[in-house]
Amino acid sequence: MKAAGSMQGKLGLGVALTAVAGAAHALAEPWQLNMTPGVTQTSREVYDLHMWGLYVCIAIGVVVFGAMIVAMFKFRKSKGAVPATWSHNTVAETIWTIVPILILVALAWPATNIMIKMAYTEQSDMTVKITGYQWKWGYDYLNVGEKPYHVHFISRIDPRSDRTRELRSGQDPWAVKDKDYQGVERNTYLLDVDHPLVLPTDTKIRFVVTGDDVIHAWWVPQLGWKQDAIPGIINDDWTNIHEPGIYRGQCAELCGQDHGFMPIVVKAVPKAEFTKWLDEQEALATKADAPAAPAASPTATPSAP
Ligand SMILES: [Cu+2]
Repeated sequence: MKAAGSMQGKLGLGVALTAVAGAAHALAEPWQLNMTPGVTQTSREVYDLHMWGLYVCIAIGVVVFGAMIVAMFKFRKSKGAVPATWSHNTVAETIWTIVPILILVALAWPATNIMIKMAYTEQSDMTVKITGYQWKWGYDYLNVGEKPYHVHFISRIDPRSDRTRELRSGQDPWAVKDKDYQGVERNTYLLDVDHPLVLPTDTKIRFVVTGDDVIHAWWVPQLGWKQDAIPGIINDDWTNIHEPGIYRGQCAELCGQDHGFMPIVVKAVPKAEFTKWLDEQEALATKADAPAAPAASPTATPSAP
């Protein structure tokens, strides 16, 4: 064994898991077992909470299974063990009631803190409305600061994935590839769209999420949460992405036959680049609305009686 490795070996499974966790990239790699820490403060806190819960479970597992194994081998009949005859022990019962309560509080306290933070959608810099449709997503940029926007588009599965997924298409799913933000080619089969949701980095973005037909759920793992998109109900969430990149997700609520074919792609870009893009989209949106404008002008409208 390597000298450097021997020290870690002594510290056992917990440290080994930490090492795996520490090496985890923001994006999930093939065969990755653990969650990813994601690219937002929230997702990192959720990740830490998950690791804390995992360590607690490992500790409980070691203690409980350790006690069972010791009891099975040390106190077996063949070794002459005689069962005790007492049936109650106040000290033991008090301990095994109080210790689980303390464990639950130790888990619930940080979890509640994070949930409160995740629910705080106020003081956001901009708002995006997300609508789930069978089987695509609609995005509306409502405002940036005080400035209203009218940018709306539909985001569908990319044509290559769509063709490949057809029964007997003869196309290879592994051949559906695209470059990620860092220029690395990745398989994007069923994980790519025609129009990604472009968002700025280092900005508190509020989302209002709803559904048009059935319940969908908007989920990008790197952001650290998923939210149901329910017709007639508006849920809200927020994110603040710290790293530019392309983050992929999927609908996370069984919503009909093409549930598996309505991916989500978030393209996070630096603020200046985003503002330029959004203003261009706004200009296009206003231009598209322009022919209707004269008819709606006050002079052409018959006055009310
Ligand atoms: Cu869906």
